Amino acid sequence: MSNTERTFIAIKPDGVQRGLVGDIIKRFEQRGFRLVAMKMIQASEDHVKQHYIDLKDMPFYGGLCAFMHSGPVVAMIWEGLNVVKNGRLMLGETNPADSKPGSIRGDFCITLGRTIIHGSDSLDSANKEIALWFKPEEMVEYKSCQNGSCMSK
Ligand code: IDP
Ligand code: MG
Repeated sequence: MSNTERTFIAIKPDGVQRGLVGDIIKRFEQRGFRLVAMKMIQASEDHVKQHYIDLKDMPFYGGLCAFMHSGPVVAMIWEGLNVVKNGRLMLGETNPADSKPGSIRGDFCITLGRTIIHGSDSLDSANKEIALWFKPEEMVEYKSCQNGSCMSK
């Protein structure tokens, strides 16, 4: 457990197309997590297949990968205390129908095939997913002006 724990969050093509990028980012910002990296990309089919490799034997794997590759996603790294676990709590359940109001899926979606957002489910998968989606130089180092560091300039 540390303040520099990191998780991989991606707004899926349905979330981008529905104009939910701002709403989703706002929730992570207002919770107090720190944005470390962000980019909008249309990932290759091979890339999304690798991202979901743990689900390769599931009947929905092909459709899921095709959908993730069908349009741009907003890929992000968020940092902060317990961000992996709390990121998942903020997402809601895998099935939007079981997601409580107040969670991202509980507020913005209704069906399992269109869950609008991905979030790493463990520290181990966060590390793997961050390495798959981002190069080290894409992770930006900066200090918050709230800690006084930019006041002297
Ligand atoms: P997660 O997104 O909550 O981590 P996973 O089990 O990792 O859930 O599944 C990845 C994605 O696959 C889900 O977000 C959802 O879009 C899709 N998915 C999961 N289960 C099903 C299913 O039973 N039918 C169709 N799509 C599914
Ligand atoms: Mg998952």
